[in-house]
Amino acid sequence: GKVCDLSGWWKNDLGSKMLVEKVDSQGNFLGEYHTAVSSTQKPIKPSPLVGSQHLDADGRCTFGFTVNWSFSDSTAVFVGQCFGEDSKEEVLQTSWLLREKVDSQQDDWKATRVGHNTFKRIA
Ligand code: B9F
Repeated sequence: GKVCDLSGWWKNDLGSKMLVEKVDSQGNFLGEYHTAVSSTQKPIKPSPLVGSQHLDADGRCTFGFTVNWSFSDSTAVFVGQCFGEDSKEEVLQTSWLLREKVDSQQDDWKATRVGHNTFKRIA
């Protein structure tokens, strides 16, 4: 089909993996994010994600999701778009913001990281 179906396992350029499950008829979905990287000494744990996608017929849907890190008090949001319908390899091109918890409003300037990730579908 041409409608980009986000459900299933994806792996990004950092080696992180995510499972998207339960994309409903409105394009809302739930899943689990397994980050391969973390700059904390705490053990990494799978973390819940919740998001929504457009259900466009052309297979180039935009989407967004939030990851609530279960091993830290920070939060990440991703926005992205699917590419590569039908025979081509399916790719998700994303941008993210990662909000770190800081102790005071004076530290707000340093609380947000930004980046990009490319995800490819895995078996
Ligand atoms: O490393 C992050 C973290 C939060 C508080 C201490 C450590 C949590 C994991 C974020 C994973 C990011 C990357 N993984 C991925 O697949 S989300 C975007 C990237 N894509 C120290 C303080 C705040 C951040 C680091 Fe922390």
